[in-house]
Amino acid sequence: MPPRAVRPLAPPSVDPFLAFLALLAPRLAAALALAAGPAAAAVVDVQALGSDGKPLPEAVVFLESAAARAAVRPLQGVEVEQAQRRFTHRVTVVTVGSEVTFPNRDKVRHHVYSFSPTKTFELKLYSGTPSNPVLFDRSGIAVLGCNIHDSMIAWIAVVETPYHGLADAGGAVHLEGVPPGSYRLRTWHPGLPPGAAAADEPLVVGAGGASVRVQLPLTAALP
Ligand SMILES: [Cu+2]
Repeated sequence: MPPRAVRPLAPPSVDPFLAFLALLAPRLAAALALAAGPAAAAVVDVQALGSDGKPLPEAVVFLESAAARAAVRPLQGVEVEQAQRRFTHRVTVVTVGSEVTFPNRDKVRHHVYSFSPTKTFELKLYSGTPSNPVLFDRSGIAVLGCNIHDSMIAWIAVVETPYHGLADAGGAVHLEGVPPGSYRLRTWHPGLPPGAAAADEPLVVGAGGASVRVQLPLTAALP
């Protein structure tokens, strides 16, 4: 190939004021986008379904992304209560770094533990509220049990995103304040095979939000 002729660059002949405006424009746009912050956030609705296609209560839904991971903050005042020899809520979602207390409202003592890699801990036979909250500092699922009452079981889902929710009785999760962007839509339920990771699918959230259905392959027979 013949060598290309190289021409010397012409000296810039742009008006300095116009150049200044051009420099400023992206910053102005960014400032406007920031100012519009909450208005720019969208709503994501997820309908969780079981293998049978029926609505799936207690499904955990969360949206992962690098930006979400950077925005995550610990939750305050999270309790996993025991009453009438049960965990009042079977599934609790917390963000990474959250501390959880385990108040016992029963007259009998409980002995709550988890052997899960996400969090291994043991609150030995206690009444009332143990003074030491438990820090959940790794994402994943912690399965809770009680040494005294074998039928007591609950789960804590630890997520690395501020955009998370627990399905209501109709299997619906409604997430507000989600910045538009590309996410991994993760869905977990205690009926998934033990140790299974949350279902994972891409989700693009536009300015108008998103509405999706997720069907989970459940195997566990739940009480
Ligand atoms: Cu117990």
